[in-house]
Amino acid sequence: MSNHLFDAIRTGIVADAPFVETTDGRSWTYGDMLVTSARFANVLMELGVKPGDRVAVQVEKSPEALMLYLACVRAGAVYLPLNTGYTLAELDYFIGDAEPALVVCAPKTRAGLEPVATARGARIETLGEHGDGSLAALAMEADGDFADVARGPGDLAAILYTSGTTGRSKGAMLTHDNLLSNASTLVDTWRFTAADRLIHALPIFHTHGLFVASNIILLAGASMIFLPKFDAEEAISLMPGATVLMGVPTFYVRLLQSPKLTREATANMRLFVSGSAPLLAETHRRFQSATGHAILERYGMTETNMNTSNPYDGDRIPGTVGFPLPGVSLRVVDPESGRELAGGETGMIEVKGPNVFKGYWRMPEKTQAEFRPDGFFITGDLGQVDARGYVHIVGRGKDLVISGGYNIYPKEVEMEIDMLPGVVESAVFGVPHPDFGEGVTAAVVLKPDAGVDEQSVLAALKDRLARYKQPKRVVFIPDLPRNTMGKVQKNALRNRFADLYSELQEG
Ligand code: MLC
Ligand code: AMP
Repeated sequence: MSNHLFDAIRTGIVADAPFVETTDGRSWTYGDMLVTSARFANVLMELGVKPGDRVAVQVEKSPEALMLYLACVRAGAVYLPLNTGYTLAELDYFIGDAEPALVVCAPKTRAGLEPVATARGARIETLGEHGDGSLAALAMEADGDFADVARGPGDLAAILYTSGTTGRSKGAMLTHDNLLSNASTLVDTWRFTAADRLIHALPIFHTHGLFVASNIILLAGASMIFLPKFDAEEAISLMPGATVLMGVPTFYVRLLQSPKLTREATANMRLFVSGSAPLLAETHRRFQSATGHAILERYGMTETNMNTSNPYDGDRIPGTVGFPLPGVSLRVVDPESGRELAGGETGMIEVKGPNVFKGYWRMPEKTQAEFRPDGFFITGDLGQVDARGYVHIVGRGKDLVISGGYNIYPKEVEMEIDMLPGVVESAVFGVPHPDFGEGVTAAVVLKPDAGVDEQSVLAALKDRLARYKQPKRVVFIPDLPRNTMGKVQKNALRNRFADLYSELQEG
């Protein structure tokens, strides 16, 4: 048996073709990628990582971190990337749940994380953003040849945690074929070739930056400029030497603030992709008028990889996410009965295909609850399909806020706020934010004379929740609005506080 994903990456590889470069002048060819990922794979084996073992990784973005992902694929391990913003309290849960054999963290976070890892029986090593750290040192000594471990299409390649409505994150199990089939489809759909050069400014601990961006580049034999984070001016300055940008809507909002975003600056670019959150039709139109490029919006999820895309050729319609990708079946159903709805009717979006994950790690019941008996996955997104077949996402059937492309589950934040002395209860919701799309907002009901204010609530959350999950504003109200069933009416709160961030300048 072969290694399903890595064999496809190897196919047609040109050893001296450029693969990845950084703005501080470091670069790797495809030949370097093979050698470096082999070195890391050998180190994983030396450290006792066996096929199927999880390798949990919370490190700053670097080409070496990408090599570690590839090493896991080659060694048959299950790559488990973690947002660099997660606090120790959050990490303790992920490590306890996933039981990794190895935890790889940044050198500066080792001291804090070591007790958490060792208490859970995991070994810990470090990887810094400039190729430093104990794991990198071991890799430098290791052999540059590696016999890839056999992995079939259904074997796990990665687990990505995605928060659940219960407030606790669930590990989405992604197989070799989930990743390979989706990336191959996108290479074809978006016409990637070895001549492409991607501006890679997304984090590599989520589906968008890790699988959509990096796997496409690898399969196409193309190259990328790896930026530690997104900066609009830097991205524009790189466009004359690049062909593609992939981003969340906040990237495009920020690019539009620059007077340097012009037709001339973007003349060498052939494709701008947006996803992970809704792109305002207005942003799409303004971008097209500034540059002449119609942003290509697509729709995906951690559990499903990419589901739909606007066409490469043909109309990229603002406010829509395009057509189901080849091989992906999509239907809109009545959320209660599961009955399929006619075109134009709004309901729950469900999808099925080789892109859809294998289930939630060690949660068979939760997995079963999210699938229909005929194998369709219930996305939690509400949408409709128009007469031309374009999918429109019109809302969410799940209580979720998406801020700058990151998901925040209100329940998780509410549980933290409700534990604070002086708090009776709270409701967390998203309202329009000019930069992040939605701003996480908390409405809190206090006991009399609680002695709690906005700052004290925010201070209490600091070490409990990643920064992006923390409310941008906390407001105090006498009671939460409830319907006759006693359910908190978040729509009423969203309407009441709709203008909370409107005075902010974009960015
Ligand atoms: C940073 N902050 C955020 C935030 N990002 N707050 C809310 N939401 C976010 N997304 C905080 C910072 O900690 C900081 O707090 C303050 O907001 C301002 O930070 P900044 O410097 O302006 O932010 P920046 O570092 O520039 O990051 C913004 C961003 C980044 C949009 C570039 O969030 C980003 O790269 N997002 C991409 C997320 C992503 O890849 N999603 C894909 C998920 S996969 P303070 O207090 O320190 O000032 C998926 C599936 C699919 O969804 O379909 O793709
Ligand atoms: P995540 O769980 O982080 O992978 O986020 C997936 C969710 O992001 C989806 O269920 C959608 O709600 C949302 N999403 C992704 N792409 C889009 C898009 N283009 N438009 C609207 N929502 C999107």
